[in-house]
Amino acid sequence: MFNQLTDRFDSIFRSLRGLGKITDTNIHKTVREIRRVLLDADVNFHVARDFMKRVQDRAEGTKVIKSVKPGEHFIKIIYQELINLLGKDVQTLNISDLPPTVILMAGLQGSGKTTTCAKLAYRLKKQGKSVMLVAADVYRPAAIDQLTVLGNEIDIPVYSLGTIDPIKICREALQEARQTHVDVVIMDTAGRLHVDGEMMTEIQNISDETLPDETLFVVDGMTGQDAVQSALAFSKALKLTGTILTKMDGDARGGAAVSITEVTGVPIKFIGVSEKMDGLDAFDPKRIVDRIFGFGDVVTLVEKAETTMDEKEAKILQKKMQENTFTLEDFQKQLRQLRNMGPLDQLMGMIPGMNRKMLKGLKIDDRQMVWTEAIIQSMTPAERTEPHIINGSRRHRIAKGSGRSVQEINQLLKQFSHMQKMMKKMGKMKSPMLQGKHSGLGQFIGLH
Ligand SMILES: Nc1nc2c(ncn2[C@@H]2O[C@H](COP(=O)(O)OP(=O)(O)OP(=O)(O)O)[C@@H](O)[C@H]2O)c(=O)[nH]1
Ligand SMILES: [Mg+2]
Repeated sequence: MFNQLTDRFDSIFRSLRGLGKITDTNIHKTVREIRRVLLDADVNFHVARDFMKRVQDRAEGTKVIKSVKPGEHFIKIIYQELINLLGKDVQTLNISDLPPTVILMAGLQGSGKTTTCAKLAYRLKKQGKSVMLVAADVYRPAAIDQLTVLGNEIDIPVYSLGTIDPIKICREALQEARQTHVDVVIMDTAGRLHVDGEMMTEIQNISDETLPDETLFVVDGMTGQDAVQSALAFSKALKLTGTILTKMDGDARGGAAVSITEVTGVPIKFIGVSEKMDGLDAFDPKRIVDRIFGFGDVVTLVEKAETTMDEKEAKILQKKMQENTFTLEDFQKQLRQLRNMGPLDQLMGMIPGMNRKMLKGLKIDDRQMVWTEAIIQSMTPAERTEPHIINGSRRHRIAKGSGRSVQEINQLLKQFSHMQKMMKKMGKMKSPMLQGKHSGLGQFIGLH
């Protein structure tokens, strides 16, 4: 996400960093370059222009300041304005004082409404809330099944009355929710292929009937400028309270995100970052800008680690590392946990100071982890705990079993032995990265 932006800002900043003085010429040059980056990223023309004006005005103001590093000062201005542009603060959901809180999902066909309903339900459930999903998309029979399957997966009830009038379904679902003391009701509605009058009236009627606390506009982050048009239509028809940008794990250029916020006047509340149920992140402008600026995103990294790693397990592993009893089996466990956190290059991108160029040099390959796992898988339990018994013929057998070459087996064993030596050395050190649940991750990606 936003990779392209990161690369281009990186080069703009490189030229700014060396500046001894801020002059009209370099303000003009920088502003022009940033404008081009924003337009290429699909930021709406008017939005980009207003943004540039704000940056320019503030930069002009700093010409007289005799700061030690004028270039850095300029970068800071761009940084702050970009955060403002994205909405400044993290937005939370409006939770009603009088349960149930009602959430209505609206958006074009295929934007990700059904998936997002389930993801949001899953997120709220993890926060201790009882949730009910409502199948109010009656035009596609498969839509009800889709929501039911997702509901089963995350163990959340799905209210469905088949393909009757969706307004009636929502009304009755709310009644049921009140009676059963459900905290949050999330209503999945039919997708609109384009902004179609009849369907719009229907969702307006659902809204009038259920008086939602949240009406969330779900939009595919990949759709660029078209998204702005549909956002406008939906915001005219409904009283939107927030936007959810989906598919931000893809090649989304991100610019539409900025423009939609301006056009609808409502904040982005969440972003979808995978097809999986845990692939919904709170939208945090500062974190996003940090990432674009190559400052990394340690908070997201740590949160991911917390949700995917089992704390008890991590403590045991940490102890093993310190006592130097860490085996290939443990190593395999760690690899699995790491893989659960998402694609490796996405994780690496969250580490401060790692920009895309550095990542390219590192040749991060998720397949490498799969291969490593396959190799360890092909070992016997004894070999995994005592790798020194792995002689030539065993190496051949493992190579055959895992479909990798003997050289690769050798390389892994060498790496592992190196890792063990490092752990031995560090066993007595009290490095903060070795404390707690992040120990394994840090070890693997070489943070220590
Ligand atoms: N990679 C990725 N895929 C997503 C994300 N959100 C949704 N999808 C995928 O997008 C496709 C469409 O999602 P749905 O949830 O069915 O979309 P919808 O808006 O309910 O579609 P209709 O009901 O037909 O209007 C599915 O294949 C989802 O798995 C996301 O954040 N990342
Ligand atoms: Mg749907």
